[in-house]
Amino acid sequence: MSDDCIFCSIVAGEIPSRTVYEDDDVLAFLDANPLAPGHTLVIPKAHHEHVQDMPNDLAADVFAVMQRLVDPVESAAGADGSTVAFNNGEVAGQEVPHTHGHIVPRFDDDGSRPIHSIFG
Ligand code: D5M
Repeated sequence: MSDDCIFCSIVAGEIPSRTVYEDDDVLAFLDANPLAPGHTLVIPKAHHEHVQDMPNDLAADVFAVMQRLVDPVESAAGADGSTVAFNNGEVAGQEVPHTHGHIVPRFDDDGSRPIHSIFG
């Protein structure tokens, strides 16, 4: 756990979140500022700032959870697809320095915008 990390505080239960999935190493919860209904974040419980900072087995666990959640998230949102992505580093738009994957439901009528335009 890292002091002053909002996602570590969520893992510790100090800040409320809407849990989508949880196991010993990975937590998924609804994004508080969703780009679309059902926008879900998937994080390692351990604090790692960037994707490349995670041990390989933890990165594999995080990705496996993302892969597993895509269908239920899309289904719950009534979506036609999803953007599945990490903003990695401040220059890439990473605002929370605890690595997190986004699952953003996408809809046929949302303009088929590429990733750089939805992550503004
Ligand atoms: O995405 C950071 C994301 O984290 C952004 O979409 C808002 C979300 N966020 C920030 N604080 C919270 C809390 N407390 N609960 C849920 N979601 C939150 P980035 O890729 O770093 O730009």
